[in-house]
Amino acid sequence: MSELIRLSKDNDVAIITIDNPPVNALSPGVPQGIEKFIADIQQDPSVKAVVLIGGGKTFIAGADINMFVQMTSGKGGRINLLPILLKIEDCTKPVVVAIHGNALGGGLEVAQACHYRVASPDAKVGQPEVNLGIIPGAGGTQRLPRLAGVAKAIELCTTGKPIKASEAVELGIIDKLIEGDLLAGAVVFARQVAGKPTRKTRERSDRLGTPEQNAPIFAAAREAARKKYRGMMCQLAAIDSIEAGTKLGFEKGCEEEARIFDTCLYSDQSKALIHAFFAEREAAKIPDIPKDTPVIPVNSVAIVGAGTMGSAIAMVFANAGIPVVLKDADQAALDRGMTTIEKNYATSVKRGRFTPEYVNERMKLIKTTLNYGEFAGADMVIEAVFETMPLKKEVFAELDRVCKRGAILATNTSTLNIDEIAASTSRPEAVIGTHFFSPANVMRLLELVRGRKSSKEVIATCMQLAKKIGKIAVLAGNCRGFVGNRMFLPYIREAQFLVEEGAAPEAVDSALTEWGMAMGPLAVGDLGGLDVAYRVRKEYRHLEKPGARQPYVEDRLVEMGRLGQKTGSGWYKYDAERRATPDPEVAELVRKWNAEKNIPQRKISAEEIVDREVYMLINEGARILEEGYALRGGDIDTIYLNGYGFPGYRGGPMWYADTVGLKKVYDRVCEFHRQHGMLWEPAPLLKELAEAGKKFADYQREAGRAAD
Ligand code: ZOZ
Ligand code: NAD
Repeated sequence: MSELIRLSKDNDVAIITIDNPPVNALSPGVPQGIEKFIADIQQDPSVKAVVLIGGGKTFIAGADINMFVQMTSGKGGRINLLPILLKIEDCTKPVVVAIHGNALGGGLEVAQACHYRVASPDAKVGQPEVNLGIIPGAGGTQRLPRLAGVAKAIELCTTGKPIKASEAVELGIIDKLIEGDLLAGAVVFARQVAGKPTRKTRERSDRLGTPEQNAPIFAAAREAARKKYRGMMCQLAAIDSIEAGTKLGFEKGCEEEARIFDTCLYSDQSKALIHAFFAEREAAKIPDIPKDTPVIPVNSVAIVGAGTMGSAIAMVFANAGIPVVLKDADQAALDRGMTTIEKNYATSVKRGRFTPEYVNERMKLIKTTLNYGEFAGADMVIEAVFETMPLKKEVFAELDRVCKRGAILATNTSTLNIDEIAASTSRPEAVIGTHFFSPANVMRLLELVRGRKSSKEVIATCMQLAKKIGKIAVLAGNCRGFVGNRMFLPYIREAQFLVEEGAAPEAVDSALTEWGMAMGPLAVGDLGGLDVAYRVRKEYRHLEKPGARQPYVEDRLVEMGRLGQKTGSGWYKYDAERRATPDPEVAELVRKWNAEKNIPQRKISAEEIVDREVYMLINEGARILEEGYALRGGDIDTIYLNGYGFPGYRGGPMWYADTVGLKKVYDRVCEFHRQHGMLWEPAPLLKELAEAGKKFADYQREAGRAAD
């Protein structure tokens, strides 16, 4: 018998416990174990009812995603859960599933096939398959509408968002919440339903609706999915599968579900999203920092600078229940920071994300101050003052004087040298970069920047803390722009060259958004302020390769006062609601300036725009990887997927390059090199892997500079 499943008895109730840590995934042996025990129980006259429960922290979090990788790479056979679930449903003794932690994906599908579902109040249930580019594949698109109705089933299967147990009760997915001991409560519940006729979800139709009632629901769902999940196929596939069940009945619906599931699973989109899932988790593993590295307890945080970033970072910690002291140079700046925080929270309340009580509690955790006295007890300090080295050094020297030994001293700098900042303290081992992305209370990425002397404890603590504050941490090495911005700068530069060669700004942006980017590069510039990149360009001009081509249009726009959204015009013009429209004045200026400079104009295809933009990212990413500033291609992908609006279904720039084929990418980069000069010099690693027929995914340095 499988060791992953245990059978025990509480008098006349059999208890099946799944014991497959950490998340009780449906790995080989788990479904088969359940099947075997159900068959045994069926034959055992002393058993009147069954409880199915997860051991450890959770019920089943879904199929074992590794098995999907095995299947699509031809190394593993097809998983077929459906017949096993039918056997559970056909058991003549009531099967009560007891849910704590998560019942996700295949886990919720198992639960739907049981006759009753009880749960701890803090449990969550969901069909998150779309996050992996697939649809529920074990009857979820068939049974869920029978329990919760078509509209809710569509919502759960297309958003992929889990819901709380209390909501699941309201929807009819869960029958009862059990306070206190879940197993004991489930056993009592099982005795109450023992002897009653079992209820089979697949035989229900009371919540399915008629084709006439459902037609507008499906039409609206498809329209919404096309807009919200632009470019993705699995949300539409999930809707198709649910619709098939409502029209064809359970059995045929399941056949259709299996067909659609396979189409999704073998798609490039699903492979990319599954890569993203594992890459995100892999990023938390640093080769030279063992899992058992001691961590520093972080129970209080102090922040210097209550501007855009500092105030949003304060919210991040308050939301995680960690008290924060926010310091600025003057009262007016502090007041502005607190007003921003209050406004952000008010918006969240308005949108139903937080309750007013929740916000009150969070606000109590944020204090303000004008002096460093309150920093003495802080376990961690995050500096978010203006981006200038002399100021950062001054602040860190002061922090060194006032903070207790053992405190983590972090900087939110986006471009400055961490080692130089650390050198202004007597404890460089305590210094690390914590590069949050704007808006910091929303964006999930946290780029941690390892200085030459950052201690392992400090890095391990920040990695762990990131999870606690709801961020995805990726460790980067200390080079200019770290990983994300180092790649982004040539990407936005190339967008400017495209305009200077004849592409309209809106053509550049729309080629990339059509391809899947959340925003076009020029619109991103307008959003953050064109003056930001302008200052970076000026400050670092001396580091550019001599003789390299320089863009000029954006600099001129800035010098004209066109700074982007904040001034009502930049690459685009903006109305009072900050809606962008193409600006004929920009087109005219570019035409005039280009004529003066004799830059030849030509028609540039969307394909060329995408290639030049995305291949520029890839080429710089290859350099970063080779130089060791990122540990793995997957780390770069995680950064781009979570911080730069790269489409999840393309897996990140390095994964995308692998799917295109590195030889093809390399050849195109060489072509651009010939056409556009030295800024397109192919990265040696790209050349090497392309010539060896390898992939970025095959490449992992033993320890890169991110692990110096
Ligand atoms: O891990 C979080 C999570 O969200 N996991 C994924 C949940 C999910 O997507 N479930 C649906 C899977 S697809 C599915 O179930 C399809 C379906 O309909 C079945 C039909 C099959 C029919 C086939 C027909 C051909 C979770 C919220 C659960 C926990 O979060 P934590 O932050 O506590 O922990 P993590 O994320 O750090 O994870 C801990 C370790 O567990 C690994 N893991 C998690 N879920 C897994 C999984 N490994 C395999 N399969 C899963 N479903 C995760 O990689 C991590 O491993 P380590 O090595 O990094 O520690
Ligand atoms: P900001 O101009 O909005 O805020 C900076 C704040 O620091 C101001 O409130 C200012 O009064 C305060 N300050 C200046 N000197 C101070 C001192 N000596 N003591 C205390 N407070 C002082 O800037 P921001 O956009 O929040 O950026 C802060 C840092 O975060 C910079 O290093 C920036 O590069 C980085 N960053 C910014 C973004 C972004 O999108 N804005 C993104 C990532 C990282």
